Amino acid sequence: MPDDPYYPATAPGSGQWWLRRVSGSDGNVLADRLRGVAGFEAAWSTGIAGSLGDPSTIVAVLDTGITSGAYAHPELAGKVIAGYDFVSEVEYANDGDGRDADPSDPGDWVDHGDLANPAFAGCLLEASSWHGTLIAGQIAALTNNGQGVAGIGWNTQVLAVRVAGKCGATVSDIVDGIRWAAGLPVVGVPIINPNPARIINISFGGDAACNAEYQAAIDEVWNSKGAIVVAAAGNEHAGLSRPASCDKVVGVVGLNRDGFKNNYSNFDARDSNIGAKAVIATVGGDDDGADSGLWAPYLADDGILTVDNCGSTVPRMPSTCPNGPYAFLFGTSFSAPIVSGAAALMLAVNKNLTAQQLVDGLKASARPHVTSPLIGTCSWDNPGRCICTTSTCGAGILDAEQALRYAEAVRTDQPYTAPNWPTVVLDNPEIRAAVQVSPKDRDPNPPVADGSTSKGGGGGGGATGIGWLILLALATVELARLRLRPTARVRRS
Ligand SMILES: [Ca+2]
Ligand SMILES: [Ca+2]
Ligand SMILES: [Ca+2]
Repeated sequence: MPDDPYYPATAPGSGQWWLRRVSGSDGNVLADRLRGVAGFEAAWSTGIAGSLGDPSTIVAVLDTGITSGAYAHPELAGKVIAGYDFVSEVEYANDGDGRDADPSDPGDWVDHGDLANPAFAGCLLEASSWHGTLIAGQIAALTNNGQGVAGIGWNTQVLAVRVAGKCGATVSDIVDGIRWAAGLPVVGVPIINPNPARIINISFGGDAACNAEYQAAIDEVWNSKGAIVVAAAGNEHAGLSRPASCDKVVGVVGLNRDGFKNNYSNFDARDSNIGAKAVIATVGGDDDGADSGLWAPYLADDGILTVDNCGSTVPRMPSTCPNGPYAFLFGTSFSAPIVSGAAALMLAVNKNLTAQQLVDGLKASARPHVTSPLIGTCSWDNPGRCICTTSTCGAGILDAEQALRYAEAVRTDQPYTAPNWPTVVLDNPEIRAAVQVSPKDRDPNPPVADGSTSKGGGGGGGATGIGWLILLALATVELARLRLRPTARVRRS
């Protein structure tokens, strides 16, 4: 176990349960059940060379940028490579110009002054999200350094590729960012990325169908650079967002810590062949704030604890954050980096894995979805907390240790055989109490159709014992100007 003080179960909010070993049974209370986690602590303990990551294995974080300079998070010191800033529209960029070579996150708040500008029609009033920094922390926070939190890749580096400013991101900036991150040339950008990433994390989504522009970039980096895109499913308890829905993309569905689909995650009940796609599931926090389903009082968890910046507009120096620069997070935004981080460990074990082998390995090593006689399976009629199947949430539950064993088997030219997993059947007092309230967690939800739908952010003031604030429940909304919203819900200190 790493020595970071926020890691153990004795830390506030039960610490970083999302990194711990798979464990627990119906005999444990929810806080002690970890049947949905990836089990990084077990992966780190395998002794397989590379299981702590490798600095040459780089994960591109296509996001709001990452705080830097005086505002850099101390837990990301030496772990972030400055890539490029692809935010092309000056009115949203918030750094005074269009594209540039500095991907620092200047903040993405939207205030009343912004909303008075017609360019911000459809945007929401909100504080800065620090979305890219949060995700970088999950993947690469300094680990076993006696401070703060642990990250997935003790030696993994992240590449900051800024694609999102105020009010989200545009598809054209995202697809240029995908190409550049993988090492391909982009028209108008004077430098080719000297630190190409083979894993590209996109915790953004829109509710339109995958289009040719997206698919072309995804195919190009897969074919020419062996790079994979890992993308969040989205948070509307509806169909997969794009680019998670695109071919070859590893779409990531969010689970509760106990292994069933969480209240908000998107899934797919249209495509009976989804199990054959690259989709996989892992935890993302299961919140008890607004729009969190009828069962939230019984089944919500404490969220994904990682680094944060507490500035509500411009970044703050982390040392000045009143409750420390850390936050508990909820959203498929924070499920996707768990898969990206696992893929980076796979590549650290075996750099020769192809893009196809990365996807095949994640799927072949996944644990079966949990079952329950008490909770119904996921469907459009039952889109809240529900039991995943390979027809709705992909190949299974991410298993970090087994993913590494797959990578090691390929490296040593051995066949990989998945364990003979026992079937996990959930039947415990919390679930029984929840279904007493209602047979389903929430009402039927129409599948997301192509084009825009009306969705709003939800707020909420709840707190745990130590005063964390639920900031905002953000939806993945594609707005009038094709700006995509981050798939995040943040409970911030
Ligand atoms: Ca700029
Ligand atoms: Ca910039
Ligand atoms: Ca640390």
